[in-house]
Amino acid sequence: MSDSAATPGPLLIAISGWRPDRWLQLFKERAGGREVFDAREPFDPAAIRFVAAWKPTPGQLVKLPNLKAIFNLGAGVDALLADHSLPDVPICRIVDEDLTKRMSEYVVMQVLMQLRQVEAYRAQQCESRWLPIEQPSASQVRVGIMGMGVLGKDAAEILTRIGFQVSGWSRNRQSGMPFRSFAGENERAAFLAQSDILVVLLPLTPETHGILARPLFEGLARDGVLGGPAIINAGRGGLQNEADILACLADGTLRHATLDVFEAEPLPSASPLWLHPKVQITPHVAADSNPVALVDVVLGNIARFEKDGVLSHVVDRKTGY
Ligand code: NDP
Ligand code: OXD
Repeated sequence: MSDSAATPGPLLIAISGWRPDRWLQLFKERAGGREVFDAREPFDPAAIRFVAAWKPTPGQLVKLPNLKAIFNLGAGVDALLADHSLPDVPICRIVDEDLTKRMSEYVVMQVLMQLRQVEAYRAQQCESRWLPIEQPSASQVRVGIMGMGVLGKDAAEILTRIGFQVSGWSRNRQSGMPFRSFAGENERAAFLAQSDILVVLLPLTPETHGILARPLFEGLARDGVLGGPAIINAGRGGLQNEADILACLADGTLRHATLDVFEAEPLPSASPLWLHPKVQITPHVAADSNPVALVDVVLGNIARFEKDGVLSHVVDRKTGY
């Protein structure tokens, strides 16, 4: 049992880039007797036991001498781990049905848009053209998912139910799943060679940085019914080489790219990706962290830790996810 079992440990909310006021309001409303501090206001660093954070200022958390754990308010912890001064306490990430369902909605919508040729029909509509295009069935299309974690598996299960031929690639082999599992570097080429639509739900780590580059795109299936490979990246922008994506779209190595995440966010207005006819852009919204659902997830994790000393969804700092 933690030393703070009797008195709930004060919580600091350190958020940049999102709407901190909404998170703060909900944390304060739902924290019971726990004190909640706003990192933008003065507070006593020695009082803080827990931090709920999204992209805190580098160097901010090392100043908290009595910190017990950090709660990342999203699934990916790359921004947090980029702070090399981060104190040596457990980091928990978000695993929650609300976030998972949002990502699956996004992935399934984007895959179906590819299957049902939505962009081609939109272009025809702009010209008032009535021109049915031959329509393959889902069972003729192979979807490969890179990153078969919490999010990848859920999307894979739904796409399988719809009828797509789904496979996944991860570090460790998945077993007992209704889709084919490829594992590790040795099986990556075989995985890519049978993927018509590549969905990327990898975390950004030193191993995955820049993985979405020309050599990988050249390995995708070229014999599929959609007429060329498409990629959908909803993982992290640091996974992709945007110059290679543009070059591969230009020479036909890629047929289409759907990008929710970018090397630099917000995507600079001068980026040629914005107006590219073969690129679909969303502004890092594939699966928003919804405070209404997630504040209780964090508070529940802290309460269990204070009662039993057990934390859920602790990140492995060695692998970086
Ligand atoms: P998980 O940690 O549950 O899953 C990560 C998966 O990636 C695992 O299957 C893991 O393999 C695999 N993986 C990691 N490194 C490698 C590697 N080097 N080679 C092969 N496979 C690897 O993460 P989540 O599913 O919860 O989230 C995935 C990512 O999605 C997040 O890290 C975040 O970046 C992104 N995200 C984006 C959002 C958006 O709005 N765009 C919202 C939420 C998340 P193994 O299973 O073998 O460990
Ligand atoms: C996340 C995100 O990692 O929103 O949760 O990107």
